Amino acid sequence: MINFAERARLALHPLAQKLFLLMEKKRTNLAVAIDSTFQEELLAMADLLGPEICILKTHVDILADFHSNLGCALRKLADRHQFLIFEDRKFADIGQTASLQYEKGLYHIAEWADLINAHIVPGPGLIDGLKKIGRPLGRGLILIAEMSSLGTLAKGRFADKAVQMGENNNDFVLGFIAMRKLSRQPGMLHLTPGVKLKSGKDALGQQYRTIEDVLEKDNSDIIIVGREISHAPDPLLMAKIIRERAWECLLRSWQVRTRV
Ligand code: 5BU
Repeated sequence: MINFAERARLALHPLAQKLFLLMEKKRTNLAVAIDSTFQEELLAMADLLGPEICILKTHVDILADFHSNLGCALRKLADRHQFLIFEDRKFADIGQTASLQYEKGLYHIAEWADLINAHIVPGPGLIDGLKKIGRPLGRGLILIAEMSSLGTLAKGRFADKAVQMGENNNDFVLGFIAMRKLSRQPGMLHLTPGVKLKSGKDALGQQYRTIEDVLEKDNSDIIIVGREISHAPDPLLMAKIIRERAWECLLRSWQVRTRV
């Protein structure tokens, strides 16, 4: 299996190249999900954890005190610590509406988020609508192929379809939310949520697998970790532990697959 530096060379999207290279340089494939409902808390966490992560994943629509200065503040932190910003908006409307949701409204997501994601239910018009806004700005789209929640319909043939749609749009789509590696294109990234040190679930259908399962058994690229870090007594220490473990898993999986 080839490493991130080689995959950077094979990636078609400049943002995918940037992400592969920053992961290799920082030696981290940890994306952290900060689902705080207060802006100052989100920014403080992003500043604290910035050196440990490759991606900061946000949900701006859960902020009780959203202010239009957020995007600018997040961008400064992303530049200082070298991570990408991923707004987990899960667009799911027709292309025209989604393009407005992406560019306008309260949040002006396209102005500050490197990455966004979308469901494939509406079909390719949604990708076109988002692409129209995001591509001129150098942004990228992650398609939701599989979800981590119990009873999800996003799996099997649905996931295959998502991969096909993503690969057909690889000038804008740079990867998938998936529970395992799905695409054979080396430039495509796989990001997996539902990760903790120990497997388990929460009270509302979230299912957790271990870092080893996700990266070594199922060959994903990036783990997305939320409450295991944000709700830890010492979030920075927990982020360091998870980051190190994830990077070791990745190195082991590369070695195994190189030997085969
Ligand atoms: P957690 O605290 O590690 O459970 O948070 C997981 C985050 O990933 C949270 O922000 C979810 O909205 C997000 N997520 C997910 O858990 N599962 C999915 O399939 C997708 C996103 Br898509």
